[in-house]
Amino acid sequence: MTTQTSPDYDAVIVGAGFSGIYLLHKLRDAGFNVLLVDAAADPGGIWHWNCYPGARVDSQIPLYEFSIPEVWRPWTWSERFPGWAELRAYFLHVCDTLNLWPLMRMGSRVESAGFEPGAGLWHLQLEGGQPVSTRFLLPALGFASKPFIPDIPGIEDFEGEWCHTARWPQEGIDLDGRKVALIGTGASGVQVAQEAAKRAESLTLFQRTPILALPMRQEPLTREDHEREKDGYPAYFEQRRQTSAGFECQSLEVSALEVSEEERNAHFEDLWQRGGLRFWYHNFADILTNREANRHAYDFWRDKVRARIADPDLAEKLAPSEPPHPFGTKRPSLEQGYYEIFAQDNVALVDLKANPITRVAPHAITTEDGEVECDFIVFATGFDAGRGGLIDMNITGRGGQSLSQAWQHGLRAYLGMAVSGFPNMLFAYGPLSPSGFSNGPTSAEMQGDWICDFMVWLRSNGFFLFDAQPQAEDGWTEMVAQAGAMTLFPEADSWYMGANIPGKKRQLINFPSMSAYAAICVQVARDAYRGFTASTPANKDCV
Ligand code: NA7
Repeated sequence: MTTQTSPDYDAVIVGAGFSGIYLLHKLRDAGFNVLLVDAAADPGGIWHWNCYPGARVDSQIPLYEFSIPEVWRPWTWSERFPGWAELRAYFLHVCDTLNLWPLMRMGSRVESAGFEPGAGLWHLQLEGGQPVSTRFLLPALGFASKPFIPDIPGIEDFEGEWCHTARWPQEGIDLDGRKVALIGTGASGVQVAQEAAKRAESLTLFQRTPILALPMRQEPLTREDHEREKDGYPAYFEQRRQTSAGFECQSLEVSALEVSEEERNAHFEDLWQRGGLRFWYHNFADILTNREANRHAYDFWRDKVRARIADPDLAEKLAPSEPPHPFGTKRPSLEQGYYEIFAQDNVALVDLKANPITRVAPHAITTEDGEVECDFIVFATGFDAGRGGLIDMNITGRGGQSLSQAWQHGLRAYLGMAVSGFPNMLFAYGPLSPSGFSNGPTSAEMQGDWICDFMVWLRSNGFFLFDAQPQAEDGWTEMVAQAGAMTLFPEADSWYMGANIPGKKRQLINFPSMSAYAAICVQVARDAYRGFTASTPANKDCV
């Protein structure tokens, strides 16, 4: 690695989703020489990669957009929960409006990033391109950039097509008349299933754990709807910053056990009718911390769902009498008629707990009970959340240590943004931050503002080198574990717990409150960025 006198950029951001785009806008306006790179051809982050039929966001408008007035004022959505194509168009609008294109290099995958200690610089190797050097490296990859595909014997012999939902071909796949096998029933599996059921000759869902899905209650939006609502946007955006998960409201202060059964059920019913994720984030105070309170929520959910399924065997598989895990400790998905598709002749459900997959054959998936014929296999099997994309960037810090070595015994990060031994690097929406528990745009803006303020502070103090102190990283990592232990999340084998990836350490990978997190970050800044060391590099010529 060569020493150079000054870097090409003050900061390189990796990722053109909400976090990366917001950082680019903020840092450019703060006078930094900044570049954004992304492997995808277009901005949008997960909305570039997740273009399977039915892919749509599960946070309603205007929760799921930037609070930047010049961006929201002229923009009109067509639905309360927009789909991937409209979200992609929104990102084009954002980049046009904020004039970000000159600072963006799309179609550029980072193959590796290495830190040069003497100069305090990062050197990036972009796929098929020239090396790029930067003072600060800001990965903003989102929590779901590395798809997980289970190792199923025989897949190499399969003679049909197969893909992961997050690697759906950009040109699309015609599902008409196909024999579709869909493995996984998380948020992505539910959305694919609802579309495939309309078009496929046959659709077989392979379910390991039933999803506890909530009614979306989609609604069309017109320009008039927007004009009526937009007066309230500034207050709405301010409000979402104050809540525990970056939504427009948060859990009640009252316990589910302190109210009468009638009051409890009335609140459940109200949330149910209003739809979206509210049954998850606007429920009683102790739904996610107390088993008894949680059981009330589960029982309400189960009875609502079972009322929609005529076949008792099917009802027991999709909405079991006993909860498969505490309600809400796996991310609930939003559904639009999901439970009704199973009444169709072309749709079948395989319960993998009773009837596991043994292998893939050339034209079928083989289970212990027999063969399910298929010509298209969809893996809706989730992600190596939090760490997968970062590890794939081949990041090496001080002493040539790789991020995967640093995390071999589990994820560690100070404030969910910095890893000791990887100086001048901060990630947005990273592990041990509230990312997976919070509304994306709220989190992107909160962390983006904080990162920008930190970089301005470094610049104004003449510091060109920072690192997280090991004890601060230890303290943060332990605090996330302790915060998690006060909840029911450890009771589920979820991606929140790292439990979906073979060999991954079981630990809560996200800090469970965005508002508490934001308050801590503000205090860290007030304390002159406590927990970080800040200095000039040994090789001052490079400053
Ligand atoms: P998720 O939510 O991680 O769902 C993955 C699904 O795949 C889930 O039903 C898993 O079952 C299933 N899965 C994973 N591995 C296997 C194997 N080996 N065999 C069978 N089934 C398997 O991913 P999504 O893409 O749906 O959603 C990700 C996030 O995006 C979501 O949380 C929202 O925030 C948006 P399991 O439950 O582990 O038994």
